[in-house]
Amino acid sequence: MKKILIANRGEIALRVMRSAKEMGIKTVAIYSEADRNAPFVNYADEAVCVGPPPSAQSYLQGDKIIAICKELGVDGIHPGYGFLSENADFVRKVQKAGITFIGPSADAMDMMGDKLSAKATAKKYKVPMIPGSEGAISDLAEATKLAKEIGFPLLIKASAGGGGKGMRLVEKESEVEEQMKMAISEAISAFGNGAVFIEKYASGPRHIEIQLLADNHGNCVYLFERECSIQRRHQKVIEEAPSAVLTPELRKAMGECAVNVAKACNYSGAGTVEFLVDDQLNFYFLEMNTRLQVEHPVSEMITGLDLVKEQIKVARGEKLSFTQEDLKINGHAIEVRVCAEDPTNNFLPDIGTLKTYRVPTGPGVRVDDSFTEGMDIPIYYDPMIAKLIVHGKDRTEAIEKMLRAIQDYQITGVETTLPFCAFVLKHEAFVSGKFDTGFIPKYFKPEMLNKSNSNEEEVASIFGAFMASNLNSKAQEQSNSSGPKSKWRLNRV
Ligand code: MV4
Repeated sequence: MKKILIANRGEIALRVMRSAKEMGIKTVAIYSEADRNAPFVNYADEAVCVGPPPSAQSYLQGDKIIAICKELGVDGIHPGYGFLSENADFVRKVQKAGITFIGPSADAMDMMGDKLSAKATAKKYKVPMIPGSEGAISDLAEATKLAKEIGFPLLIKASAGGGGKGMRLVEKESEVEEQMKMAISEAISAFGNGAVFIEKYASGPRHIEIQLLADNHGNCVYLFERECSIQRRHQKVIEEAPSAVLTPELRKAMGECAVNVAKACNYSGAGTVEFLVDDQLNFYFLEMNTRLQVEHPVSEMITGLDLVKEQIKVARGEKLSFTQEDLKINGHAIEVRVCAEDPTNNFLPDIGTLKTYRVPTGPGVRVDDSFTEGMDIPIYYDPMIAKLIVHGKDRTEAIEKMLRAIQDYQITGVETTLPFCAFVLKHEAFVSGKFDTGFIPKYFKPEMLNKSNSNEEEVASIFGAFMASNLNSKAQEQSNSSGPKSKWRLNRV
């Protein structure tokens, strides 16, 4: 593989290109008109504009992307996450054009993309499942009968859904028929597939996922787990590896189950099996994600592997160069998603210009981004600015390092989720490891953010206190009119 095209944008495009470059592989960026000046475009060896800002007219233009590959002599496509990354039809077209898709086969994607077939596949390998309907259910009377057997509350899930899309909670028997009708019609309009199934609702679970890596020679290993329970409306906010609650035995059991799911669909490349873990530490298969995930860096930090390089090597037909026994967990890693959202205003996207943008540095601190100071955050895409990842010798050190890195992160011009992340990292429930997917609704209220976690305001407040205790009101007046307060200014006073 000599030249790859990255069918994505932003931080993941840049992150993939860096690994390709280290492997001596040339890179091609595609970009929309909104991303013309983004670092990932500049970083690539070649870059082609694919269309106007909306994703449907640019990053989702599969045929156009394949045509660009042919024109430029590209021999591999890396899809990143989102966009075309889990589109089996795109994979088939890529392969038909004689280009290598850096990811699993279209068949594995189809099998896992449909949640019912994923469950049926996993079940053959005795992977634990949450009690529920065996297959699709459409008959309303049958649904009510089954619901009574399973017990309430329960969830109706769309087979073509996933990641929390197309789920409905049913609290009691009288709601079953109504919710079933709505779930089916919603599934038809959202996914073009009305198949739904029922599951008992596991309340207060943890969301723990296993990272896998498989080659095309029948080898598959697990790169341990990621704890992803800190979520808001099915959007992960903070991820860590390893989980604070898994024992070595449970880790091995979950890892081996995940490997079995991968083997059942003849998986190759990097993939993730999601589990729910209850308060008794029972675990249940949820779904498999057939792509590299946003939060993959925490697994890289604790294993020392570069997952993108491994993906490329597998796509080139190489065998995995290590076995399960070679893999060990080294230290602890945490990732926070830095989003242009206002946590004091219901996490509303706060797009605008990055007036100040300075990233934290130092040992064990990694920032995956594709922004520079002065850039606008486009309204057309996900509001994630960056991923901030830290690695420490243990969980305590990783939390301390993350809090320091958050303080050192200087962003002005837009509100971000950084102060909210600091709130979570300092919370007793997070520090003790006793939390589940209910953390945010249970513990967070917008009033709890005094914004003192934002660096600029922290300096300003220290400065204010200093002025109040030491100086007369005239000096204070001067300081108020002297523009942004830097530490240098603070030291000089
Ligand atoms: C569940 C569940 C509880 N019980 N299924 C959410 C995303 C998708 N991967 C499946 N998900 C869930 N499925 C049953 N039977 C809980 C989740 C879930 C969740 C639910 C509410 C709030 C946050 C959540 C985070 C992860 C998973």
